[in-house]
Amino acid sequence: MPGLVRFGVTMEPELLARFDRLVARRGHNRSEALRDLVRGALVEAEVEEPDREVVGTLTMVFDHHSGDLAEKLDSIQHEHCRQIVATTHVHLDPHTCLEVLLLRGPADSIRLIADALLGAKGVRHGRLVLTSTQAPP
Ligand code: NI
Repeated sequence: MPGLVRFGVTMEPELLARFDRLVARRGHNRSEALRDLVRGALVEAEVEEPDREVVGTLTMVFDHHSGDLAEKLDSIQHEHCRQIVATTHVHLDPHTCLEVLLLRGPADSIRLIADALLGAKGVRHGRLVLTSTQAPP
């Protein structure tokens, strides 16, 4: 195929069998699946660079009755309003809130904001997912 380079890969038969099951589940072929894995690894390496411009989502679950948590989370978010592009707040039950933030900025500053929010007392669970603003080909 034009624009593509063919190369050989060797691996243990059991590893290949498991890979093929994953490939089949996703409706891919081996080449498509390998390209996705390579892209994923490149994005992961990119977002490790501190100054790299990244986009991310931060998911948090917290109890809004826990002390002054809701106020604290709000003031942290206002401090970083330039990096926080959007927020969604869902009231899960009378006490529990789910918040998803969309962030954009240098990787290290996005991580600091996430650490400040997730480290606030009363945040039960959360996760930051970063990705590159420029997807590899
Ligand atoms: Ni709520």
